[in-house]
Amino acid sequence: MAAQVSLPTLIRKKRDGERLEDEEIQSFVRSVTEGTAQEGQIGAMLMAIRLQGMTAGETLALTRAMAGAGRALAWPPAWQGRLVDKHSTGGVGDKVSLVLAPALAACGCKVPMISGRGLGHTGGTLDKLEAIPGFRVSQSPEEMRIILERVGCCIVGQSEELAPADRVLYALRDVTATVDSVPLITASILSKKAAEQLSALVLDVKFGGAALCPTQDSARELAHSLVSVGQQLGVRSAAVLSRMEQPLGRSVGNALELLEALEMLGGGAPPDLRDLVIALGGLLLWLSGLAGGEAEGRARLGAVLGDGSALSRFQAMLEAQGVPPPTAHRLCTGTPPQRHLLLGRARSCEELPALREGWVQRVEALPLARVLHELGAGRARAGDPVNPRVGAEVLVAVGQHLRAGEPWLRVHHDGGLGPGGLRALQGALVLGPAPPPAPPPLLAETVLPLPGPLPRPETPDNRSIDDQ
Ligand code: IUR
Repeated sequence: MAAQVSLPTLIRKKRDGERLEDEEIQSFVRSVTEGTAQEGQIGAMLMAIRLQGMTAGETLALTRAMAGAGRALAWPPAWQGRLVDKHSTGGVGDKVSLVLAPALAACGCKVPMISGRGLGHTGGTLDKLEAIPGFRVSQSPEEMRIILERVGCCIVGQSEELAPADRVLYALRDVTATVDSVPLITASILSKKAAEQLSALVLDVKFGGAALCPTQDSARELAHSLVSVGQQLGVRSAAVLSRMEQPLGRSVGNALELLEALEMLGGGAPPDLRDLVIALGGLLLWLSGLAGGEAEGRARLGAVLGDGSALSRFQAMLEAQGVPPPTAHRLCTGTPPQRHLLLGRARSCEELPALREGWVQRVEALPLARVLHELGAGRARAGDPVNPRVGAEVLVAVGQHLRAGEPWLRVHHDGGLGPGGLRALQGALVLGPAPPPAPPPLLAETVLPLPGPLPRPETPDNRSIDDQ
C-alpha cells in the first residue's frame, strides 16, 4: 500500500501545476469522505484544481475515486444494456426529464433517474415533481428496483450513500468560486451516474446567457470531457450541445412546467421542447442498442409520445412513487384546467402587455428566471422551500408581430410582483422593427463517443447494495 501523502503536499503539488498520481487523488477523496480533511484544505485543493486544471487521466481518476467512495446501485443482470439516463447542465423551463424518463421506459429501457433540486436561477426536476400532492422523491435502492421492475422508470433524489464525496465537494465549490471547472464538473456529474451502474448516458450540455457554459466552445470542452470519461467508466455516452438563451417550451415554474410535460406526454408541446426530447431519447436508444440508429430511435420516441404509452408510464410512475391513484389518473387524463386545479393555482395571474408594437426577436430566459426566483419559484439556499405555483407562461413565439397592449406573458404568483419585477420582466421581451432572421438551431452540435470497444462497466471496490 502506498504511503499516505500529507494533504498540504498534495495541495502544493497541484498548486504548482504538477500532475497528481491516481493514488494521491484517491487519498484526497478518502480524506474528504472520511472527514479528516479540513474545509480550508478542501477549498484550497478545489481552487488549485480550478486554476491549474487536470489532465484527462487525472479527471478520470478523480471521477473513479468519487464514485468508488460511495455505494453503487445493483440491478438484475437481465437489464444490462437497457439501463439508461440523461443529465442536463441546467436550463430555464427545462422539463425534458419528466417526459424522457417515461418515454424511454415505454421503449423498453430501465431508467433509474437520480435528479436534483433547483439552485440558482435554474429549476430542478424533483421540485417539479413535488408540485404533485403525494409524490415521494425519496426511495431506497430496493424500492427503486421494484419500481423499475414494474414501471421501467423512476425519478428520485440522491441518497446519502451515493457519491458522498460529491456532496461535500459540491457544497464547498459553491462557496469558493470553483463551480466552473471542467474536471470538477465532470467528476461531480459522472461519479453520481457511475453509481447508477448505467449502460448508456446522454448529456444535455447547455450554453448561452442562461446556462452554466457561456459559450459553445466552453460547452464543447465540457461535453468532450464528460463523453470521454463516461466511456472510460464503461458507460456508453454522448452529448448534445443545446442553446439556452430563451426558456425551453412556453412555461417556467414548477407546476406550470409539469403541466407542459403532461401536454407533451399527451402528444402536444412546443416544437423546441419536442425536438430536444426526441433528439436526446433517439441518441440514447441508439447508444443502448435498442435502436439501429439515431433516426430509428427518434421515430420510436415519437411513436410512444403519440400513442399514449409514455403517458401511461408516467401515471404508473406517479402511483409507484406515492401519488394516490385517483389523483394520478385525473392528472394524466384531465383537461388542462382540471390538471391545473389539482396542482393548485397561484393567487394572482397577471398578463403583461407589450409596451410597444414590434416583431418578437426573442424572450430572454435569464431575467424571466430571476424574477420568478424572487417570487418564490426558486431557492436561495439548499433546503429552502419553493412555491410550486409561481411561474410564467410565454404567450408569444419568436417571429410573431405584436401590437402595443397585446399580452405576451402570463405571470402566476402569490404576491410580491412590484414595479421593479415588472420592469425586469418587460426587459425580457426583445422587440424589433422587422421579423428576426431565422434563429440558429436549438441543437447546435452532438458529441459522439469515439468508435471502439467499451471498457467493461466498473463496479466500485466497496460492496454494492445487493451484497449486504
Ligand atoms: N451538476 C452536478 O451534478 N455537478 C456539477 O458540478 C454541476 C451540476 I455545475
